[in-house]
Amino acid sequence: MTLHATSPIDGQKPGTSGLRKKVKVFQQSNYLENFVQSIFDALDSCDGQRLVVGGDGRYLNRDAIQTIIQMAVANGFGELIIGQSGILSTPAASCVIRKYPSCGGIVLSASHNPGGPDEDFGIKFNGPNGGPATEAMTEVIYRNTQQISEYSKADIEPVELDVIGEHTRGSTLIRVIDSVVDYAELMQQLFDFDAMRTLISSGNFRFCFDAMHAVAGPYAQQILIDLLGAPADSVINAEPKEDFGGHHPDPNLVHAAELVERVNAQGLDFGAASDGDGDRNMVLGNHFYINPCDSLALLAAQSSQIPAYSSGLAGVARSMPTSRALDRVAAKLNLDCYETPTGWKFFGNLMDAQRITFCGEESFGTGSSHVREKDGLWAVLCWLNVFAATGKSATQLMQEHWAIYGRDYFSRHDYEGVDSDAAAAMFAELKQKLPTLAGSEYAGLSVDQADEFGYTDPVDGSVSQGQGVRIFFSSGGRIVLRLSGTGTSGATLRVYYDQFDAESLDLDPQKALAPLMRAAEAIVGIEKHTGRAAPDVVT
Ligand code: G16
Repeated sequence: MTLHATSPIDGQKPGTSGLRKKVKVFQQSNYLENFVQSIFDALDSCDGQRLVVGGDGRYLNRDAIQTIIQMAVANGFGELIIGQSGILSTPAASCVIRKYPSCGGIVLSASHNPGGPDEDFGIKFNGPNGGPATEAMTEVIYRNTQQISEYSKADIEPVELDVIGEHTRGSTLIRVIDSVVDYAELMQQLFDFDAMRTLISSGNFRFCFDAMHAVAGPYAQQILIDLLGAPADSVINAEPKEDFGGHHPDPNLVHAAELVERVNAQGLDFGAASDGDGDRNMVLGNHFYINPCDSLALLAAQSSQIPAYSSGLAGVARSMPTSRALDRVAAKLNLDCYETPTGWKFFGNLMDAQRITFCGEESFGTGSSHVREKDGLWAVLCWLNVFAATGKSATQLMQEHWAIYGRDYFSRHDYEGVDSDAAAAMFAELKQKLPTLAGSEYAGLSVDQADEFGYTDPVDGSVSQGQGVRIFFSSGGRIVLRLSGTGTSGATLRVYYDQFDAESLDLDPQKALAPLMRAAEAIVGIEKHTGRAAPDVVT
């Protein structure tokens, strides 16, 4: 029996990065099957095609993979490549899709969201370039979910996922591969492993990587410990767990508190963490937090120190809410700098067209064209390579960078679980006000320009409207407001503040940005609309 009758299920619209819902939602009858069939139906053909499947190891990962195998067999795929134990980090999945030409891959993850029976699950499709499906593709998938009437699922024996090997089900070859080896090989092609080994073995440089009980653990162990010779305690929380040890696998100062404490208490030179699916990164110096916008700008400025990028970058890109620190580097290096909407999928076309090499986002995402996803461990290796090449500390590098380029103070304030109607009403009022803002003063700051960001992809001409409200001030400051597209309950309001300063380089960002925060309240009335006097998370 392969054909099963079904009917559309509401709410299967992919967000910023695939479909993310509570585990209990995914456990509803036909929920996963409807979405997977809708992906398969969006492909030109499944017949004889190769598909990559993996996930971040969270609760439901294994069961979902067995379901996907049953459906892939019934839909006629020729070959499935699956990470051992169902594990593939998001960047490793991208690497594998590119290395073994495939029609794409399915990645099971809800990223930095917590895992477990009462927590979150997610599924996204990546295309043949290894990157997140384009908006056009996710629209087709969504349309399919609204029209679906049947799906195909084969009645077959489950596949042993814990052992590397090959299996046949129906006419499909199923290869369970080492989750790390292809990715580790790619990293060795990009970086100067000898120089990094020398730095680490010198004993003058100590660091810690926090895998947060998520997918990056096995990758970090193999690359940082086995290949680079770092001491075993340089990687903590390395064992992937279905519930991430009960924590949020979210690399920020709040959720990676153990790392921050360790770096500061032990006087380590460098600390880093990545998220559930290994694509995000946070980096720290000793008592020195480096925000992702600055990390991106610094790595772009120092990229010539890294072998794979020593002959220069094609161009760079950042998401719109990301601070403009990268733009200053691009101007100095005479590089094109693109501004895209939030979502890694918008970088794919630019990389495929070789318009950019480096890109990143304020949401702890940094990456390059080596794959088509952001890549947490890659960013850590970039920093290690720059330390090895320059002999400078994180603090020194960042301070020297600001001395050259000036500093873009940046902070994001998140208001989580806001009532969706209240959030919608707030944006409706704000959008109506936008044309009247320019030229007026709010909390002592004068507005230069205010608009809603829209993007026309310079490669394929596709247009994405309504990508966040921007308010620019004559002081050089900017406020951006948008609603998150990755939450699983209520609305999450994100307010991004950035302020350029060429002279005062060592202020507390919250203090440097306080005038903008007062202006935001005066213009938007965040408290009036959301009932929140303060954000839930500040990064
Ligand atoms: C995803 C996307 C990123 C985006 C982030 C936050 O990251 O891949 O491009 O910046 O979500 O999106 P939002 O502000 O809409 O919540 P991840 O790491 O969650 O897959």
